[in-house]
Amino acid sequence: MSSVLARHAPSLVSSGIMVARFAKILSAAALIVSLVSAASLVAWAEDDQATSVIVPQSITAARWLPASTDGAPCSCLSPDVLIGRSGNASSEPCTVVCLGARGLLIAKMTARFANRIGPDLRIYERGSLQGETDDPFSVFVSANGHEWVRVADAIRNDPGRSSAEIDLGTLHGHFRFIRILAGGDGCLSGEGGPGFFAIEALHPSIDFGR
Ligand SMILES: [Ca+2]
Repeated sequence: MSSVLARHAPSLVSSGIMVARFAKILSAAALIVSLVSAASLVAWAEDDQATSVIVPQSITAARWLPASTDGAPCSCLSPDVLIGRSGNASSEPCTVVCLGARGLLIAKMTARFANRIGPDLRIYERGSLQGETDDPFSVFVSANGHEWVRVADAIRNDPGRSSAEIDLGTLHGHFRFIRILAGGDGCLSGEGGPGFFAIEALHPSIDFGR
């Protein structure tokens, strides 16, 4: 028996060394995988943060105020000033699209957006914090630019802010368009009207189809 063990001892030792080496390779591989996964998570988080706000890709406006010559904030010739813009209200001239009392604009966003937990849209309107009035407006969303769902009726900026946040409530689906109408039902008269700095959708849909 002992002679059998003696005969096989070298191969047993060799097998043990191979197992130990294999274990080391496995642990090294596991470390590399975990490092790559952590890096991917950081990259995903940064990418998610970078794309978390969706801004207008194009703007179509109807019945917005014509260009003025008195240096008023609504002196822009084109509603395109809203394209690609997000963030806080600005006091710079030529940064607002003013709709007047019966104005209407449609924003096609850069990506589809969806209803997630919390507010889903943030609309920046030139209001009391800029020395003007918080004017009412209504908001609609659409997946195709033809069929619209009203998600806010005659709202104004949130108290103490230059923007109004809108929750899509129980609405499901993926949307690409936002329509803003000055005033609301029964609010279609008067001299003033809302002016907008920026339009944001806060939650990209999982499908980033264009
Ligand atoms: Ca929501």
